Amino acid sequence: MSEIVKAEHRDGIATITVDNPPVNALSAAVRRGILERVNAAVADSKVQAIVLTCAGRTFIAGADITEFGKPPQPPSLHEVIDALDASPKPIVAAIHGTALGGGLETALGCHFRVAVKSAKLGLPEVKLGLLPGAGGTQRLPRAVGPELAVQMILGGNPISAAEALSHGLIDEVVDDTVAGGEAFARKVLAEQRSLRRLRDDDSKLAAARADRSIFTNAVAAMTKKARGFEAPFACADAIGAAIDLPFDEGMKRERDGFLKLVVGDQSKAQRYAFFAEREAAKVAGVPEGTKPRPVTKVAVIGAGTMGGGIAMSFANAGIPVTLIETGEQTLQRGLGIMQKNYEASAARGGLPPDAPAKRMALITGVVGLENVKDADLIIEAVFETMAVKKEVFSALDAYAKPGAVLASNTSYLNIDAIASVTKRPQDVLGMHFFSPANVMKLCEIVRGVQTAPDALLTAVTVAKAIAKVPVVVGVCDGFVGNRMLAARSNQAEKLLFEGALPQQVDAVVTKFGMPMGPFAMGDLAGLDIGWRSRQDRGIKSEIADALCEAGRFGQKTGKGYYAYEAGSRAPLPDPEVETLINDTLAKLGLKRREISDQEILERMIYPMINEGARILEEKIAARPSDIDVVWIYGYGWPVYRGGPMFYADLVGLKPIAERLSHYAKQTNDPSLEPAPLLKRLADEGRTFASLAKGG
Ligand code: T1G
Repeated sequence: MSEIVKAEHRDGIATITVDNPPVNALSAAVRRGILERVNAAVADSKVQAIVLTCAGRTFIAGADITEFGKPPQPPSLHEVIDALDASPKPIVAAIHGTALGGGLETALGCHFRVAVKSAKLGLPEVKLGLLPGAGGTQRLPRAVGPELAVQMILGGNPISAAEALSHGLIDEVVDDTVAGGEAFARKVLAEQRSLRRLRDDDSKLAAARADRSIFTNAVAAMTKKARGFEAPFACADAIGAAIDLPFDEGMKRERDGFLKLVVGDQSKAQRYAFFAEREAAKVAGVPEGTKPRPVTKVAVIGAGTMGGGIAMSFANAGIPVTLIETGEQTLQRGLGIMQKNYEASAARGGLPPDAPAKRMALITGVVGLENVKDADLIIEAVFETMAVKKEVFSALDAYAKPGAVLASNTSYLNIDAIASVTKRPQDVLGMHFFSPANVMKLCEIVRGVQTAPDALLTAVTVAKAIAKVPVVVGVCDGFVGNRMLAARSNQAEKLLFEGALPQQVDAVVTKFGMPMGPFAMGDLAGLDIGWRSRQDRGIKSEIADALCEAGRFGQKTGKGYYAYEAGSRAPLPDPEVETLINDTLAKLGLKRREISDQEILERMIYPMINEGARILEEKIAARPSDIDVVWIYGYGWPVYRGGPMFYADLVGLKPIAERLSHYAKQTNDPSLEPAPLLKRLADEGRTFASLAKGG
């Protein structure tokens, strides 16, 4: 019988334990083991009740995602759950860690559920572009009611054991899974409780059956931000079937929905993104056995927008942080902004009322760089010029203790140049947070030529500890994300000189699934920043310059590429801008032409892919999937499209290379010619993904 699933008998209770590290995923061996053990316990006359629990750090965290796309192996999860449900003997699921997806569905097939206080229970399939495909859309609404079921399944976020108890998802909170589970089983036997089969209990569906708006309102609330995603709507359809149909018919509706999603491009992209994020945190080229340096004290230099956001990220993770400024006034202003941020979140219900005070208590503001002396990690977030960075790092070199990691939050400056002013280049690297730093998850970890492997691992470990998604990148202008963004912005600007309007370009990009188009993004960031930089470098860009000369800096001045009504950030197409563009083109002797949305889409996305190929050639990124993680978590690339490089593989590198060559000639822009790597893979009929398998 299975060793990955063991059974122990104590006083008539058979305790079945799954032991499949790291997360007890429901591989074929686990499914087989559970089924064998349950059938044996049911057949054993000495067994009166059964407990199902797990070894290691968590209860079953779901189906084995690595099995998707491969031929299914028996027994199916449905068979396992049906056997639990049909057992004539009471079965108690004893939960710790995270009972997720198929794990929670397995527990829902049991008659009772107990959990330790720290446990979390959820159905996150929607985050993989799926729906709970083993009865979750039919049993969870019967366990907790349709409203909470809609929130849990369409949101994909777990609830705590306490919430689960209050909604009837579990029967008891216990101190220990095995002892607690067995004690509960004995109580069930002593009280001769009837077995609670959720499939037979429609009581919590009655209200929504009488007034379906209870369900439709819950769905409307949870699909406000689901534009472009398929899974949330499929989840809603399956839950709706639990309300409208008998259990077995609802199960069929769920199955049909699952089978459609699992073969679709969106779920393939979202499952790819799940593993890509985890792969990115495995730093390539670090000697086996390298350990991160211990970090207990963190200091952030600069209480401006970025420094404040970074400090908040630590406080949000419950990690104390020292925030250092050179002047009391700038320090207090920065602390004040953070306090207001927290209070605004709490006022919106995004934080508990006591959170602002608790989190601000974790941020110690001080004046003077000498206060870094005890810090294990120092993150500099001062003014973005090389001169200032060098001045600060030179001072840090003098004050920081040996072995402290010195990180710059620079968004494009050369880390090696910054490191060169210190006597410890091995301790210097970049931690490029994305604004707003307390919200955006991406952190580009910039590896300098001399950055030590353990320093790199330290930054990656700390980034994960503050719930960021770290991606290690090399030194170049713009690293990975901003370098590819520049390729897109360059084309966006050219399209204006050829006849497109900002609103047409932005509409194509937002329809593709990006949260914002390039021109609305420019208005948000402020057009004056680019204007000053072009003036410093003696570069002209007639349309953007003309906008700035007219004082149109973007949202901050109420006008940029768009107009903005007072108090609103909604970009409104502005006829004045069209006139300005027409006048500028007339001055330059240029004529506007009709440009198709398809051409705009290709000239927005393909140059980014081309730049991504160059980034891989130059080893600025280790993997194509690392580039995709940067774009999903740093720029809001729609996760259901997997990232620029995943998308390129879907479209096909050959057609992309052909279109790039076409545009290079059409616009007389050699930079659009396919990069050598892209051309080679296209000629060989390969994908970027094939690089991950070597070559
Ligand atoms: N299948 C296979 N591998 C998994 C896995 C899974 N479900 N979950 C995690 N791993 C791997 C992960 O790739 C990593 O591998 C290691 O375990 C540690 O994970 C039928 C269809 C449980 C909260 O979506 O949310 O059930 O990198 O780094 O930060 O309806 O893993 O070490 O080689 O994330 O402590 C639904 C996904 C599946 C849960 C732990 N379940 N997992 O987080 O560790 S679909 C999920 C997580 C399903 C049914 C449907 C997290 C975690 P490696 P980790 P962590």
